[in-house]
Amino acid sequence: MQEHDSYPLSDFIEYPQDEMLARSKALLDDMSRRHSVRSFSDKNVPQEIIENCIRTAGRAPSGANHQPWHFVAISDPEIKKQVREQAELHERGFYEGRAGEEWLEALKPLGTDAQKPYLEKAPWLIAIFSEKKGGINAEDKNTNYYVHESVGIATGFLITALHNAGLATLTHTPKPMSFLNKICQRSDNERAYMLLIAGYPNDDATIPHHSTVKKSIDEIATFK
Ligand code: IYR
Repeated sequence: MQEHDSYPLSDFIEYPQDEMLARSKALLDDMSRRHSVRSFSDKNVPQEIIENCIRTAGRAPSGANHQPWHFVAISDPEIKKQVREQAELHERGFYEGRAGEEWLEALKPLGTDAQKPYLEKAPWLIAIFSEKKGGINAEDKNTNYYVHESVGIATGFLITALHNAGLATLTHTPKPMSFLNKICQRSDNERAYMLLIAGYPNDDATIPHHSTVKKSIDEIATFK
């Protein structure tokens, strides 16, 4: 390896293999209880919990460790209202034709439509932005690499962290999403990647049967 500044890996924990097996199963069981929820309660969630989950997302690996992401965590009712209005406006166009027949057919089993009341009701909306230019220092303007992959991994970490903290989540990708740049006052260097809704599920929350059908290990993996 080329010479570079480094530290010994000192925080790796080696578990006995029976414990590894138990841990791998425990996470599988816990993540099997993660569901996309479309009915949220307005019960408050302290900001510190959201901050810690975003810190966890910030530990994701990224191209050249440039960390090409920015998270805007919104609890302000006025901003949430603006997000809802804009998202519903775009969603109406989507559901009234822009999506096309095949896409609408694919969404039928989820029961979704253009109405997104949870965008106002849930305590937190987290707008995730990817950054075209950046670097290891926040003010850098170098090329970022594998931006989509990096932000996707960070988003996965964030969803897992929120679930682990005891929160329900929903990924939302209104199309187009550029209105989020305006509302969140983010520059042209950033692209709205996804909106995550986080909070407690409402008492009437349901899971579509369609979403409970998961592919088996044989279908999703090959061992050679
Ligand atoms: N963004 C729309 C439509 C939608 C698209 C997909 I792909 C989904 O998995 C779910 C919904 C909406 O949120 O309704």
